[in-house]
Amino acid sequence: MQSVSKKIILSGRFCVGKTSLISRFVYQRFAFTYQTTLGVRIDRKTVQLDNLSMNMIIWDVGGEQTQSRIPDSYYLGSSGVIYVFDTTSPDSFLQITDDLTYIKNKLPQVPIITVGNKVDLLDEATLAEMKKMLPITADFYASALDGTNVENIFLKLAESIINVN
Ligand SMILES: Nc1nc2c(ncn2[C@@H]2O[C@H](COP(=O)(O)OP(=O)(O)O)[C@@H](O)[C@H]2O)c(=O)[nH]1
Ligand SMILES: [Mg+2]
Repeated sequence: MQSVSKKIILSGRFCVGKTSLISRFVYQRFAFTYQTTLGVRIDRKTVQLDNLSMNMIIWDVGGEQTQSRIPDSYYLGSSGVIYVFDTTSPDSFLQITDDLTYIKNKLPQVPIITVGNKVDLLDEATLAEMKKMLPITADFYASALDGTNVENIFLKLAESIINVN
């Protein structure tokens, strides 16, 4: 079977759950204690698509850095982006349009999957209220804690990467 390697990056504000989503996807683990990501961390996981296996090289940036201070090398050579916000924190998504514009400018033509994380903390009515405030329609609502949609996020990104090439 044909095999390809692709760099993908996580983006989004401090504490939204970027590291937790990777940890759930790659290691099937979740930690309640907040662990600051220092610098850049790289994990790998292979996913099977129809006729292809994709080795996803997953880059996770330190949460303490604001978007404009992330070095260009983080974006360089990326084939896909997972943009994460926290459904329980309006602060994490009110700037989402600006953040997405910034990423599209850095990485034209690259698929971006938008993810509202921490849905385990919301009941249906609160989630519906949150969606009304959200300036975009998110691709997925997910939980790194209980695993909701985590595999789907990465699979959808892998498929989108293949479809643009
Ligand atoms: N309830 C809940 N907490 C989460 C979820 N994802 C992350 N967290 C918590 O949110 C905090 C920040 O997560 P982290 O992955 O480090 O965020 P990052 O700064 O974006 O990498 C940690 O305390 C996590 O335990 C989730 O899906 N549900
Ligand atoms: Mg982190």
